[in-house]
Amino acid sequence: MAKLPTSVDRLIAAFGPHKAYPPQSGFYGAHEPDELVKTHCCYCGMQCGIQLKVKENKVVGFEPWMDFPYNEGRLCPKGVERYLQNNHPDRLMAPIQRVEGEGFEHISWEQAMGKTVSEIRRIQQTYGKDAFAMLSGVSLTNEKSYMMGKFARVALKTANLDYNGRLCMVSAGAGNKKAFGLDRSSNSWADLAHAEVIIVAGANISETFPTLTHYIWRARDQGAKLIVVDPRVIPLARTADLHLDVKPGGDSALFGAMLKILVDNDWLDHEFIADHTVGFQETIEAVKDYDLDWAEVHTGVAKEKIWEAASLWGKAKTSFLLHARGIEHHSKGVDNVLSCINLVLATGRIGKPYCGYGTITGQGNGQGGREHGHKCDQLPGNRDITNPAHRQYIADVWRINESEMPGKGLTAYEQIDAIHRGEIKGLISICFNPLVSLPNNGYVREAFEKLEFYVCIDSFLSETARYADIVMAGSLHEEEEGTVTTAEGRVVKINAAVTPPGNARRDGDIIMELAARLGEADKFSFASSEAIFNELRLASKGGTADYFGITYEKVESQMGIFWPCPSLEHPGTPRLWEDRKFSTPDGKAHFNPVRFKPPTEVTDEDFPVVLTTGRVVSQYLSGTSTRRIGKLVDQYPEPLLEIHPKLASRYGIKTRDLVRVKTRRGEAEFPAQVVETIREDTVFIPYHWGGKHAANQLTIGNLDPISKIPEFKVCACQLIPTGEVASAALTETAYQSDL
Ligand SMILES: Nc1nc2c(c(=O)[nH]1)N[C@H]1C(S)=C(S)[C@@H](COP(=O)(O)OP(=O)(O)OC[C@H]3O[C@@H](n4cnc5c(=O)[nH]c(N)nc54)[C@H](O)[C@@H]3O)O[C@H]1N2
Ligand SMILES: Nc1nc2c(c(=O)[nH]1)N[C@H]1C(S)=C(S)[C@@H](COP(=O)(O)OP(=O)(O)OC[C@H]3O[C@@H](n4cnc5c(=O)[nH]c(N)nc54)[C@H](O)[C@@H]3O)O[C@H]1N2
Ligand code: SF4
Ligand SMILES: [Mo]
Repeated sequence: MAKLPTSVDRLIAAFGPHKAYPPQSGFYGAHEPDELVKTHCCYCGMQCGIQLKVKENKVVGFEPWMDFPYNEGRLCPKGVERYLQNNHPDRLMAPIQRVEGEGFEHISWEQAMGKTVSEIRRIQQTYGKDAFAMLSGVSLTNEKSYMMGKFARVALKTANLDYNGRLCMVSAGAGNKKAFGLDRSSNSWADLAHAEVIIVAGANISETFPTLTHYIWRARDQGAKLIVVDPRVIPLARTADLHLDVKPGGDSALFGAMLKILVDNDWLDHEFIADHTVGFQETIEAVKDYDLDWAEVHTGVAKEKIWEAASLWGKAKTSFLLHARGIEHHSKGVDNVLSCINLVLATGRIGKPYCGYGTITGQGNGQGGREHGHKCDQLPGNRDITNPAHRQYIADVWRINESEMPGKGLTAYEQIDAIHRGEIKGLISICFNPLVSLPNNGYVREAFEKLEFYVCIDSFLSETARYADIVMAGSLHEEEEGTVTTAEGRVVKINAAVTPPGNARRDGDIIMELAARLGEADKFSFASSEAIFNELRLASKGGTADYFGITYEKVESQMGIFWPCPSLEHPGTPRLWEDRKFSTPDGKAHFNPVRFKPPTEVTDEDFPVVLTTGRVVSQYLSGTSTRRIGKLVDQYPEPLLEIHPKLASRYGIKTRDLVRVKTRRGEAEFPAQVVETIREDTVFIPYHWGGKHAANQLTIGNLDPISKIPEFKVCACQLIPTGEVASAALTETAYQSDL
């Protein structure tokens, strides 16, 4: 293990290395529960219904919730183990403070709050309001997301608030807004199950949204054709009718070439294009040269397959196109999204039964969390912080002067640059672990070392929290009531199962107390989560993401309501735009011309192999929770380098050989996993680990110019076999991040 800084040695001595859980004996799950609480899984955007078993204020197990309509009791490997996070021995039970050169010590809430507020004041008085920034996250409920936006603008009075959806949903969000004027999947999954042709692009559904697979199987049972676009033969691709093994970064060339085939064969819905869209001519003009020979070179996909995909899509009567981060995590992420949407619009298959389009939301509340104002350019209801009318409306809801409301701030990765430039000096973060999740993380670590004051609100001591001056012990998903919005656009209810243990506090209470101490008590005196939701309803009223007609009572009695829901009588909107009136100012769907551009970093003699990164089924995001759950660790204990046998043989690499992967940012060693399920020119590493196991030591910090999403999915690397064979899979303590 690498030598740890003294402060961390002390920390490990004080808190112990984190351990896989549960321990061998004394397992709570064996006991009869006091209560079963209907709620939702804390992990991905599917938000499967689950019942948590509670005994003596501890979550001790789960039962399926058969009645919840989306998953009808089904859960994935993470869902069935998620309850084990609640009782974990590593759980932060009280605030802690860094003692320079020594480690962390427990402090009281009074000390934690007092120090934080005095540092906020000092930094803002010395360097200006915007020198204190905030980073938030969308594992938080709608209520908390809303409160973070209000807290930053009203209490901290900083422009610099952004969120971890910046690493996730923003390319899709920007594309959706440009094309449709609204950022949500167009139909509920119920329509997916009846589509004739389904395209899944850059979404490893079986591992990342496992319960959604059921809807694809249902469509397959009825004869649907499935087309998978992915550089890897992901599990879904193994039973697909067509697998388009696109070279990372080649998607807009592929979709552009498919659009040209639709045009050449007149597989178009002329009436829809004429009556309900704008921009068609410019869009087809942009792809007029994209013939199959050109496309084969730029996508790496055999031209017969491209033609076959276009012909299946072109001739279908009903269809669904789904994509996720595989096409979005690019410096051309928004272009990729728009090139998908162009295929949907050209065939007019949207806003009708069994015809839809959707980007699959990643994080638990990745949908709701991107609507209620903790993005740097956004106000609640998906309003625009630069629009004077939007500002005035929200200023009235918040009871502040519009002129006092900060403007547009920096995005997450731009905040890191601003710390390097000395413009941001202080930071508060909640629900975000940037040292694992941001690209080029050596650069990110240096930024955290430069901060004059950093306070982190988390329930575990994450890799980033270790750089904090103060860590406030916040709450887990099961410890605070609220709502989240699933990937379908369905607002569902999270019910608190237990209260935070020890001296930990609910996130909402922490933020309200900070706001009060910053002098804004009257604007943050919510008596309940429902009170926050009721203010959110009002704040969203009239926005594109209108929640006004949604109440806790309606959500619970109907097991979810789809937004937009503008009035109390409104039933919600499972299928958008059935009246063919899109949410853009002109009511039309917008085609957008896309010309293919290669990724920022292409392979060359020095860096000859494409590196892409992503996920495995048993680990979740930066792993703070899943790397602590023993059974999930056993399934996939360490990051492996997926490599094709032909590429491996060129380097003499065999499975479990330790390979050094080097990019222009950094280098790290990974055991090889030789598999035939990946392109010969590409390697894949999952990113859920920190420290020397972090894939993000290697990735590139280039951003999409519109969405500012980092290009996690493609950079160029070198492979250097170390000559060593990796020791047996990491167990017990080794899966933790070495700093
Ligand atoms: N098990 C698990 N499930 C999760 C998560 C998790 O961490 N673990 N996280 C949740 C979150 S926040 C998110 S955002 C989602 C992400 O869900 P996904 O987007 O499905 O997950 P990824 O593994 O990041 O990437 C998906 C696929 O993109 C492919 N890919 C790489 N480059 C390209 C490319 O250039 N073009 C195309 N077409 N494909 C490419 C990869 O091979 C990979 O199979 O998952 C959610 N669900
Ligand atoms: N190389 C590479 N990097 C990637 C990606 C990739 O595909 N490749 N994917 C990107 C994507 S799509 C995403 S979404 C990001 C995710 O990256 P992050 O947002 O940094 O990852 P999380 O693991 O969600 O970090 C959340 C932190 O919040 C804490 N937390 C969770 N729930 C709560 C809560 O309710 N309250 C509080 N107070 N804290 C909570 C957790 O303990 C954890 O420390 O990673 C991105 N990074
Ligand atoms: S699919 Fe997602 S929400 Fe459902 S159980 Fe698995 S991780 Fe949880
Ligand atoms: Mo994500």
